[in-house]
Amino acid sequence: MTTTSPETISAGGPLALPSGEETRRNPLGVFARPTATEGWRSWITTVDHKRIGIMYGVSSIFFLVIGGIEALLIRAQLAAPDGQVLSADAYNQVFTMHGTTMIFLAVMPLGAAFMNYLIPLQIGARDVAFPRLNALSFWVFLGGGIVLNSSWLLGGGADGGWFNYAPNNGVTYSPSRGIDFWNMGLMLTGIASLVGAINLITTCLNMRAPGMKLFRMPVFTWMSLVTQFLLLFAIPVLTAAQFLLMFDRLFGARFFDVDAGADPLLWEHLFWIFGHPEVYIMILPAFGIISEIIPVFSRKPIFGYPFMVFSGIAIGFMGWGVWAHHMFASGIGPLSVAAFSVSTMFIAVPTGVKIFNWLATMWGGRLRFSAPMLYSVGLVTMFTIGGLSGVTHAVAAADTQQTDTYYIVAHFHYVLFGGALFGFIGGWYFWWPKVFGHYLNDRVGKVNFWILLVGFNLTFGPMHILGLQGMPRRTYTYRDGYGFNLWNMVSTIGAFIIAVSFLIFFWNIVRSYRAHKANPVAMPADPWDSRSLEWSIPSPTPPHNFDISPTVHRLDDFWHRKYQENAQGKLVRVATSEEIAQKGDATGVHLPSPSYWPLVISVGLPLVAWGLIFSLWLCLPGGLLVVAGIYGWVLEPATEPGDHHGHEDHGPTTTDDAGDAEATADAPAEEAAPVD
Ligand code: HEM
Ligand SMILES: [Cu+2]
Repeated sequence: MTTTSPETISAGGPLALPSGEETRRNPLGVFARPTATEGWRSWITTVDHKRIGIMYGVSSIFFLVIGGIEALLIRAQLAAPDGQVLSADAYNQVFTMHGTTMIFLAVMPLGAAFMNYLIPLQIGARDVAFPRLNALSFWVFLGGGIVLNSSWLLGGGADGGWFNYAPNNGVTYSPSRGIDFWNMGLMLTGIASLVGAINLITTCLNMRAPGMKLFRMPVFTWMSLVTQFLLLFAIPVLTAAQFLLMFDRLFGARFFDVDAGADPLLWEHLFWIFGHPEVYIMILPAFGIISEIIPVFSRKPIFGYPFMVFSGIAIGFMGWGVWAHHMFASGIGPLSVAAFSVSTMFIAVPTGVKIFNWLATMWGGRLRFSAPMLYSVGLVTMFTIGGLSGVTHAVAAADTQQTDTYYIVAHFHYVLFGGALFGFIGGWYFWWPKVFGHYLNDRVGKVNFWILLVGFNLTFGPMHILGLQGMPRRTYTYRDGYGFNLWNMVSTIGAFIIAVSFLIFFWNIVRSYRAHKANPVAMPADPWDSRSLEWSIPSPTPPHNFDISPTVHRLDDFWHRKYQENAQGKLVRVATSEEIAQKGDATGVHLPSPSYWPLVISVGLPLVAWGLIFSLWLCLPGGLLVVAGIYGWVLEPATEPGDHHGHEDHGPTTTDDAGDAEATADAPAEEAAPVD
């Protein structure tokens, strides 16, 4: 741990970094240590968890748009029988890339965006445990997304479905390069997830403020922690399978080559041992988000906090025992089928516990239906529909009929879109003021919600019917006269309504920003009367997060400082948010300095990936960049001494138990900065 003298922080909005005056050469003498506090340079070298969270958010929305355009192409092709929009081959690429993009480049990193921004704030920390590693995660993720999508420009996308089953994923059946890009791109995003998991697990376990016991962590942080453990164990299974596939495709190794005697079920097992937990990796962060929103907008504590946490943990464990429900039709033996059928039904239990706890939280509450709450209730209802059709797949006999029909497509969109995405959009509306210092327009948000809800149900509701009528998925067209025409047209219209709702959302962002610029109103720290620690600090969040490291005495500590029971046992307000909120002008806090090295490594890795696909020569500069980046990183101290002013007049360290009174004082605190 570096202990250099503290420095003054310029509290200049959410995006300002600690300023440094002197620059020093790093040990390799190649680059001066970056010192920019604004402009693009400050962004590419930042190690601040808040900025990294924002960058995850921006990139995933970018990929969400790409995946959305692919979805619209699919629906345009299927709008009417004998569609002419896409060829069969293009269709295979588009739906494969749509699923892959949505899962790995939109929904997963959206979870990462929230976790990076919020976990340190919710546990009262100044950053994640390893800030430079955090930057590495983001840039490697972005590199992976670019490698995956570069396939569109370099010969076409992957075409074997997002699960790319063997033997279709081998060169015999997919000779184009698409699956190589898929393989390399996802191995990179896998590195990003794995590094991120180690970082965030360490953060949750080691960086909590005094008194923030594990069972005082907000539910969002808990669900994120479970998610990170799932990533930690699931991603390596996928990476291992992809590594073998890489050897198959590039060097003829024949791990999955059925003609050479390989078992096609091997890939399926490996893929779904990753793939099923992956579903919970996508949904648990959204569950966490609405578990923060629903209590605030019901003006009640979350019902059954320990049940919320334990059901999340139970889902995390049980998620490992159900992967073969994706394989009922693949010829695994009847005993396997029966066992996985039963285990799958059991996993509905903790999920049901969560749903009932959200309902119980709302029950008897004084509900406010602002936009964040609408999306949260939207999640509960839409996810419940998806969950119920999920239980019908657990019945193996029913599943053998439903599998590979549009019934499945309906199911997983209710879960992943109606579940995960609705939760994230609710989270955007909820935390936007904290991150950017102004609201998103709530009225537009409500209009937006209803349009999205209608479009969503028009798109995916009819797919249940189409599926039960026998319309197969992953076929690029259907004939007239099969009875599929009407509902396909409805579904396509619905998809374009969803697109409109997203345009409204983006317009809301622009409009709200403009309105704020034209008429800046200071955003209070606690605009929703919330419960968790991030609302006790100014909006937008200052670079050092907390002026004074908070001391926590109970669950929802911040809220209990505002409300206490009186003699009659009734809750009464004892303090305003303003009285409790921190001021955001601390001096004497020092933060890790920015760094180029994560970016250098992350530029090297895609070059290696492209090199393996096209020409091994390209691996050379790529590999050199990676090695140079690692060296530079290792030799670079976490905090640059030259970045600091050596003044001594910093305030007392206040982490003692007098938190309630002290928290309002604007005395600066000297806190140990995170290291990496
Ligand atoms: C505008 C919204 C969306 C529309 C209209 C849409 C439409 C579709 C359609 C029609 C298919 C079936 C393709 C086929 O089997 O031939 C599909 C597949 C898929 N979608 Fe979406 N989708 C949307 C959003 C999402 C989101 C948010 C996710 C989140 C993860 C997602 C994940 C998937 C996956 C995993 C597949 C399977 C791809 C495969 O079989 O390889 N979709 N989507
Ligand atoms: Cu599953």
